[in-house]
Amino acid sequence: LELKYDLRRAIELDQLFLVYQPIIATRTGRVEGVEALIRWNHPRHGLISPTDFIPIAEESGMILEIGAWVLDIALDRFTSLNREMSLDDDFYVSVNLSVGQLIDSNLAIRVHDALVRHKVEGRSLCIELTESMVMENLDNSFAILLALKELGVRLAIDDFGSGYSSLAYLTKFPVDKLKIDKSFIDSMVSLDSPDARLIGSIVAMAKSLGMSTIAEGVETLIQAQRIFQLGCDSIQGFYLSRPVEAADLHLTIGDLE
Ligand code: G
Ligand code: G
Ligand code: MN
Ligand code: NA
Repeated sequence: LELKYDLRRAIELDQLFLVYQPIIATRTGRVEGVEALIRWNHPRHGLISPTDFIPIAEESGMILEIGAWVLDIALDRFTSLNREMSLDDDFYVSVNLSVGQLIDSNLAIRVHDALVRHKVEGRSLCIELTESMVMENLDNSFAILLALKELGVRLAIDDFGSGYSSLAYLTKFPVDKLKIDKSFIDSMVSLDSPDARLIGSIVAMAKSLGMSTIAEGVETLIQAQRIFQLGCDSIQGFYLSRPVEAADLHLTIGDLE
């Protein structure tokens, strides 16, 4: 209850900020994009994880305001990064969407307005949704995702394989990327372990459907090598870089390449 009260003022008091985690293309070794992750620096409790405060934002209706703020800051960061360094032409910034935003009938308009305001092309933005968000809102999500797709925005399924496992929606929905859940990467004990085979199958399925794959939560060199051998397109994880603050992003990307 107290946190809910504090969250109301977190934006104006400048307590929210974004950190960014690089995503690397396995084939080229280039940083292909960054995922923006929200943080709350609470004056008394210190750093609070989005796992703890996003649900509060959802319940109290603050999620639309926070979601709009995330999009704004992330696009602003994309613009300054693009000015500072030679980013690949298809470099993107990825943001996480929550349910409250997905079911907002103005989502596509909000995203369109933000892109126009920041003069950023749709393809420079990736929006991450979880399978369960999509599956639990099938009626709304199809039209909303199509509208986002029409803006050129890329769509990624986050934590793929960890929730609902309906594959049917993959052929019907305009999805660009599957982010393979960290749990599969964690339990991949060898290249011919069941989880490695499963990752290989997800990669093959994604390819045949014209989607790309990102392995999430890669923490070791061995995991990175296996992921590469399994043909996964991209890697994200502490092994390459933890999420970094905006001020360090430029240097971090430079160091990785
Ligand atoms: O960054 P971290 O591991 O603490 O993220 C924990 C969870 O919070 C993840 O599920 C992540 O997707 C989610 N998250 C991080 N940033 C955002 C955000 O800006 N919006 C939403 N809706 N979720 C976020
Ligand atoms: O649900 P989503 O995939 O958006 O959540 C991403 C979260 O995973 C971020 O909060 C980020 O801090 C965390 N993360 C990213 N890479 C790693 C990793 O290699 N190991 C662990 N444990 N967490 C990671
Ligand atoms: Mn994510
Ligand atoms: Na994820």
